[in-house]
Amino acid sequence: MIEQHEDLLEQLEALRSRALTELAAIHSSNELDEWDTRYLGRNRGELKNISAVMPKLTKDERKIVGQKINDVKKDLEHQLAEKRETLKQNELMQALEQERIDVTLPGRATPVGHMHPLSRVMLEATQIFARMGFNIVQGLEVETDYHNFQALNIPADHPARDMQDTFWVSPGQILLRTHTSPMQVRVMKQTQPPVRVVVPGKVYRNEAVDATHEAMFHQIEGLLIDEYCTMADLKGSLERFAQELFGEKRRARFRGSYFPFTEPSAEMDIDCPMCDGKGCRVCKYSGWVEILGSGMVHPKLLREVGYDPTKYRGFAFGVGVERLAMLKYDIGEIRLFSGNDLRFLRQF
Ligand code: FA5
Repeated sequence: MIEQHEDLLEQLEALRSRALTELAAIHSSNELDEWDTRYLGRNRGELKNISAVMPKLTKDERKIVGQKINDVKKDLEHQLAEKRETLKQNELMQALEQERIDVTLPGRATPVGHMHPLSRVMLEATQIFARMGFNIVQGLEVETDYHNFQALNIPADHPARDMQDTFWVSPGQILLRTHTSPMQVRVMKQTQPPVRVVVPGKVYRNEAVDATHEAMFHQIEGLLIDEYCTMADLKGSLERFAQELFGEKRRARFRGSYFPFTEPSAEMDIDCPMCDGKGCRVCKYSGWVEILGSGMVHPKLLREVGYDPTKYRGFAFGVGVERLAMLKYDIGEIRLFSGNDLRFLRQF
């Protein structure tokens, strides 16, 4: 028995010295946790394993060995706590070193965006009409066949439908609006004269895309209804609009045209802002460029929305916003607007 308890004391000393040598070589909290479990762990720690022999010892031996176990345990726990504190300090110093902020470094520039050229022209154009007393309203991009065509005097078999190839949502019933004119119908059905509105927004046509035609583009619709209103009001308002947008010098001319929902109908040209009407590639050497379609609101449409055509009359127009922007900024390719090429967009 004597031998056994001395043997145990030796084992405990050996364990202490092995544990302390290993402890000295530890450099991270993870390793330290492993060390803690290995030597001091309550389930399978080495100290615990040695203590398992205790019941086999005599009372006196238990006292000596028990004291030794406590002594080694306290020593290891003490060294562990110290090591933990040292590691914590080291890790903190390391983190401070690595995460140090160099206040002398130049700051990161925050890129500042700006308005898309189309939005700019759309805003500028609607504000010109707003100053003339028009209200700005928003319409729906998904429309019914009734508002986009039928109410505007374009029945199902009307050839004018071919001019605006349609993206159908449900054929014959729901569509992506091909122009902003359906808002004429909605506004008039909702309000009583006098009416003065402009409607900016996206429109869609299922057509072959080229340098001047997109499948999605923007229009600004205008509508004025009152008891007294003539073609002279239409011409005066639209010429004033062109002068505010393109400069005081601009002249307008009106050419007879056809839209089923206006009578008479006219397209408006302005003398080319690029060459002052002298002739250039933009105006195809004619000196004039077309900017909008317009006309006096058809009595059929007035009746359709419940207005008395013997009492009220009005004018309407539809402007292509891309066309305006191309003329204003001398852009020869419509697809640049939706191409999202920053080299193009940054020029504005
Ligand atoms: C119309 O859309 C009529 N709703 C305009 C109108 C309104 C007439 C009120 C009378 C009263 P039009 O299809 O011509 O008309 O189109 C009007 C303008 O939209 C054109 O002058 C043109 O500038 C522009 N536009 C037409 N198709 C395209 C396209 N594919 N891409 C870009 N712009 C287009």
